[in-house]
Amino acid sequence: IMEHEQSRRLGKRCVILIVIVVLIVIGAVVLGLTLKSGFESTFLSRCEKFSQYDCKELWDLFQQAYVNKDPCNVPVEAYNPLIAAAPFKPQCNKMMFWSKTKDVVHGFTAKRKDCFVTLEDTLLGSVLDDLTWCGKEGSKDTFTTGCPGWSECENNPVRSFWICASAAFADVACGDVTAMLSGSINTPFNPESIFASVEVPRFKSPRIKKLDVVMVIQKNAISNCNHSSLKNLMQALDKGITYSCKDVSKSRIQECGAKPEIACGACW
Ligand code: JS2
Repeated sequence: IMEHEQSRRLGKRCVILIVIVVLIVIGAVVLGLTLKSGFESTFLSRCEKFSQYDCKELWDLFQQAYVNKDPCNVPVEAYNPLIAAAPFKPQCNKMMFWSKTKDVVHGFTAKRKDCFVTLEDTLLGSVLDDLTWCGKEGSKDTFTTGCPGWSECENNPVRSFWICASAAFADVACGDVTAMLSGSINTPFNPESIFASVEVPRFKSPRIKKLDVVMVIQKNAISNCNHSSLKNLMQALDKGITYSCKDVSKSRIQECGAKPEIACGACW
């Protein structure tokens, strides 16, 4: 009797154990299935701030550009379907470009979207700003570490995206466009930059009437509107587009950012 009782209890324990293990496995599978990668949930949560888009569709189109591909073999065109699904809208006389002034520019546009918008204020620009991603051949996952750096190889997923997005953004620019360049570096208009190599060549007259350069002057300024590289910019600019350049102190830009009562045109 005792033995029978014991084996019965043992049997019962085994069953309970098996049930617990099965439940844990099911739980893990479900969790695995539902748990989006950290990157995917960042993409979707940032995207959902823009109501009129199907973020799941954009996520699928985005992944198709680099997933299961050699992270040094993702060409710029790979992102065309994504850009086509969330096209940039022309915002004449409000589009701001920049080079080596990211923080000053976004510090301003974050508060004065009534004046100017940058690529990073659009859906795709804001969703992917400051993120790193890549794929690997033979894997369906998105990696955020172990990805090639910006200049490690030409066709890397991040670089190709920003070149593709910058080109599309410049293609819809219209009216008077503005570009914030840095007086703190010795080549404000650097031919290697995305602004010089991708965006300026797409500034076409009569779509674009004028390019207003705002040279951001800080205490450590070593350049200004008279810098020789800006002559290269004037030469590179499509004939028919008027050019202007103003040296503007960083504090004036921040003041205008903080005071919406200052009219956009009165900022500098
Ligand atoms: C990596 C990023 C990020 O006019 C601007 C914007 O429209 C931009 O997209 O391109 C221009 C700035 O690029 P440029 O002239 O090469 O200046 P930079 O200061 O050297 O900025 C390089 C990076 C620009 C692309 N980019 N790249 N990771 O998070 C990221 N965000 C942006 N915009």
